[in-house]
Amino acid sequence: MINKLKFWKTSKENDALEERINALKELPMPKHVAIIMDGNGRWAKKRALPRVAGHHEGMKRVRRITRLASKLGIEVLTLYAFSTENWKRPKSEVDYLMKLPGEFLGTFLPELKEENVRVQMMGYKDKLPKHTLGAVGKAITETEHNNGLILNFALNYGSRDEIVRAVKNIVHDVKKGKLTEKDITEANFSNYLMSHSLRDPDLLIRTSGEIRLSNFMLWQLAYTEFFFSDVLWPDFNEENLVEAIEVYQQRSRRYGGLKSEGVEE
Ligand code: V07
Repeated sequence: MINKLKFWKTSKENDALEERINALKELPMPKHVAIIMDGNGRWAKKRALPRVAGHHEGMKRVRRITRLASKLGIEVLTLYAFSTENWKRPKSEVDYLMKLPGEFLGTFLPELKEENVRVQMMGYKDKLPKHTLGAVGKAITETEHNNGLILNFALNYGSRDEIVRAVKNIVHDVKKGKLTEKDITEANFSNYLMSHSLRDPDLLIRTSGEIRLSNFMLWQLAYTEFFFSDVLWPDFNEENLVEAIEVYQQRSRRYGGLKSEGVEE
């Protein structure tokens, strides 16, 4: 009986969430959502579990949030999975993290393919272990003709580093005569970033109560709406994503057409 009651309540809650999802679809959806998935270690600590247990739980959330993003018709979901700073963590933790792309894709790649999701990666390949690159490369190749949600993993990514490399490549192209000083515009500069094929994010979400960018997409986030949530990433659920988009839509409504015209007051 208790179970039944619980089930009844849950299905009612599901209906309420479905309604909120349908309401979201009536208003402009953020086309590119980027997420800093923070709080995995803290989630584990609260439960007296090893940090890696938090990372593993966080990985499972990636699947759920991707499924909803796809259902909502979001075009790009960028997830900050591993930063250039993360190499400073204990070797055992880094080794574990580097196995997660393989585990994630081993379990979920068939579903992602069925859902028409296209996997991409943004980050430097040099330091990444072969097995990690192999798993991600396979997913990229096997989904490259899909035209649904782009699931873009930031893996060994750091924004200042990305900008410095862009400048170096521009200097290289100028020296080669492929580019002149007057060609260096904002639009052209963006082409030298690792996100060159993607539009800038419309919405950035950071979980776990930290109000910082931590070297994530500094150039690309110039006009992005920010949503900070206290929820730890392994607890971040469908309702939390829906709430973030609701807030985004309320803000865009207040702006009206002003923002796209570059007027910010
Ligand atoms: C990682 C789980 C999510 C929370 C943040 C830290 C731990 C999924 C991936 C992944 C990456 C590339 C890919 C497929 C899946 C992942 C790392 C860490 C390094 F093609 N989750 N996840 N990669 N965490």
